Amino acid sequence: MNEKLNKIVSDVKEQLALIKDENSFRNLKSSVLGKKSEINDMMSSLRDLPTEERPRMGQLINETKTLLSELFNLKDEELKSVELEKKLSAETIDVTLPGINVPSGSTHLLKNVIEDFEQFFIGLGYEVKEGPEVEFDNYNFEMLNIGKDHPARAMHDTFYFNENKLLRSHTSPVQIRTMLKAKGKPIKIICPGKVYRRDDDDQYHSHQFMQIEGLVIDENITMGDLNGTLNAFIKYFFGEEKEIRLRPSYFPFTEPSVEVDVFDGEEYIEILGAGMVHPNVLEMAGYDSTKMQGFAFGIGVERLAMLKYEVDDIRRFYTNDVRFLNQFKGGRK
Ligand code: 2NL
Repeated sequence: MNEKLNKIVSDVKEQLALIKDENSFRNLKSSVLGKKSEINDMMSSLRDLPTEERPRMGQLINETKTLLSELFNLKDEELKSVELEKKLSAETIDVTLPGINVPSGSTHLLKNVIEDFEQFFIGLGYEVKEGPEVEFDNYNFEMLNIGKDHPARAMHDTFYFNENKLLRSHTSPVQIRTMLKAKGKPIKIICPGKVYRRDDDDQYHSHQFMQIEGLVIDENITMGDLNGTLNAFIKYFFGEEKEIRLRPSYFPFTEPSVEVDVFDGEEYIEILGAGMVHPNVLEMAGYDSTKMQGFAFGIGVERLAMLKYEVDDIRRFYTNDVRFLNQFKGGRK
């Protein structure tokens, strides 16, 4: 029996030396130490031995089992460390290699200007409203006090689909739609969006550009409210030291109408148009012009961006030259 045990041990040693993978390791272990192993059979056959021999042989078998377990444990550790070595060398990262530069996009300068604008007016309690770019002649002109034979129609150089349908030449129709929905209630909105006009004569004009209009309607709204609001905006957008000047002007949809200029330290630069909403416009949109008043303004987004960021050609906004666009990366302001 002793010899048999020695033979098992030396066989196991020999076989373990040859094993290189987890699978054959497990197979060998279960065949040597498992239920159906030779050593287990020897344990069972102890009962056939004379009583006085049993303890000695039992101890011998158990010692052999312990020895075998140790041999397997050693091999197990060896296999695991070989495996780990393999993994580590396969996953080596050279942290000294130069990184890959992933180019990132950013929002467009005009988008940033619009968001900056919205931020200011949202802070004053205005809502942002948008509407269709294909409009009815009625909403784009008639309801803004611009009749069929009004000279302002020629000034707008509008793109028509047919007699009643056109590409909006300003965002005012969004305000008309909002007024009609409000049914005589107060309104405080700004309306940013694309507008279309048939003039692209020079580097300051494009057939498509962007505009933001603002409209406030309530009781007791005055030119003082308009002046204060625009003053605060100009200081927010261009800097605390900037001053504005209101100059008399004419728009069919406002009375009185003003042109707003900003003083840049040397000269006054025209920046936007504004005025008190014309009583005809209020009445057509369902307001009692003896009880409610309003102010409105319209501002060109490209013009605002060109002045603030010293851009010399409006086409730079649309031609997507990343060398130009990248100068304005990083969001608002
Ligand atoms: C300009 C001038 C302006 C308005 C737009 C407006 C809208 C309604 C009623 C009254 Cl619904 N007025 N909008 C008023 C004054 C001027 O725009 O030169 N924009 C670039």
